[in-house]
Amino acid sequence: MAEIRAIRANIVTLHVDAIVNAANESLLGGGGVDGAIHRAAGPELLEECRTLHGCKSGDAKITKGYRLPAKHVIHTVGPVYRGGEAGEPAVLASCYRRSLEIAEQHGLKSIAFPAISTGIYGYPIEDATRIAVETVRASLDAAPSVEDVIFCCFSESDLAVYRQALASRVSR
Ligand code: AR6
Repeated sequence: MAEIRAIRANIVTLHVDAIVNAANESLLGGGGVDGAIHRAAGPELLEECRTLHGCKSGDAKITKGYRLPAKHVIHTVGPVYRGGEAGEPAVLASCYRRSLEIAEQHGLKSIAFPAISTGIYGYPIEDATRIAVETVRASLDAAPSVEDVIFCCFSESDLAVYRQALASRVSR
């Protein structure tokens, strides 16, 4: 049974098999956590990303971690929030599901997720957190290599939302 926990940290400092990047469809870098990951990984990450030819929202692609303590980066593209009626929940859920599928395909044991879409892309943190927790719980049976899932929060208030969601076993 995999462990799922929430911590407050800068995701670029984590020693895990993969950190997940909240990227955009170009995969060529940006602001927020994407910018922090590219700065910490060094220019080789951008070189490898150029060979991937982008990524559709809801999908994910893997690269090496280069100068990061994490061995790999799984780049996923969350939805831009447009009020919640434009298919955003399904796209966000797909980000978590596809990231775990890729982790499983590579035999990875530990993975850390940022709060995908909740920064520049504007997804409300409570709704996004519920989707993140429910989707990870529902996807882990199909990813037996994954033993440790970390929700890596940047702020204390996001951490409180994640801790509450993880304490609740109710799925809606
Ligand atoms: N470690 C952990 N979490 C972080 C870090 C960090 N170093 N930096 C920011 N966060 P965002 P999005 C949190 O905006 O909403 C980029 O330009 C942040 O507080 O990084 O999916 C991409 O290229 C928030 O909780 O990603 C896209 O264009 C969460 O990470 C666009 O932003 C996600 O915020 C994607 O927007």
